[in-house]
Amino acid sequence: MLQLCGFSASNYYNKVKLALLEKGVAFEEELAWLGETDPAASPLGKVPYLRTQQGALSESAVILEYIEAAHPAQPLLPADPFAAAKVRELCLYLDLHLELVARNLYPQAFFGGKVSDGVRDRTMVQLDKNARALGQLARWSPFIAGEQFTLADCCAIAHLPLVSAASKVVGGRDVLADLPVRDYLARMGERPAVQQMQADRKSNTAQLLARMVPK
Ligand SMILES: N[C@@H](CCC(=O)N[C@@H](CS)C(=O)NCC(=O)O)C(=O)O
Repeated sequence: MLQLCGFSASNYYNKVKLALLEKGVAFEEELAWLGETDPAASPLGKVPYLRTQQGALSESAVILEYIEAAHPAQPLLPADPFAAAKVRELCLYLDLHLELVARNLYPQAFFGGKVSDGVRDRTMVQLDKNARALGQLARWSPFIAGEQFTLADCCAIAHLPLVSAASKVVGGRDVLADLPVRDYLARMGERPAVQQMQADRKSNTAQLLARMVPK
């Protein structure tokens, strides 16, 4: 059986977990906090990583592609090559141009740290630009890539709340405010897989924060 390793407060972990839940692929969860990951499985010490019968995989985008190829039932990519590429394009924008940029703000937004005014201002400018680009690509009708639930929804559901929250807390405004993100996330929140992922995320986030309190 597949083993998903990491922790449920992580948005990248949840992106993969959501795909597994939506596809109905059996998996076990192996708790690995940062600093306690298996270096043979995740050379950069990041989560998530996936243990398979053939060995381990790191990097969530690669893991999603593997799961899709190994478990083709309940596909999360369209059969048409161009439509599938449009889904992958959205995934990349969400991972690289929204989440990874917003990550500059996380130390202050979520972990009690402080980011410099320069980092804050540069990040907000970049996020504004990249949010407009996302707005050009996203369909929201009802799913982010169109009529089907796809891998891009796994990325969007995991990442967009963090992008909104981090920009609001640190930059004073939600860089996604002009996009129909709230309604979209509310719609996605009706799905049982999303509800399960969110419940696990909440309880694990409480554990994570308790671990961070200096003893
Ligand atoms: N590109 C990686 C990003 C994963 C990632 O950054 N995970 C965070 C937790 S949400 C992490 O492991 N951070 C620790 C680190 O970067 O050292 C992926 O898609 O899997």
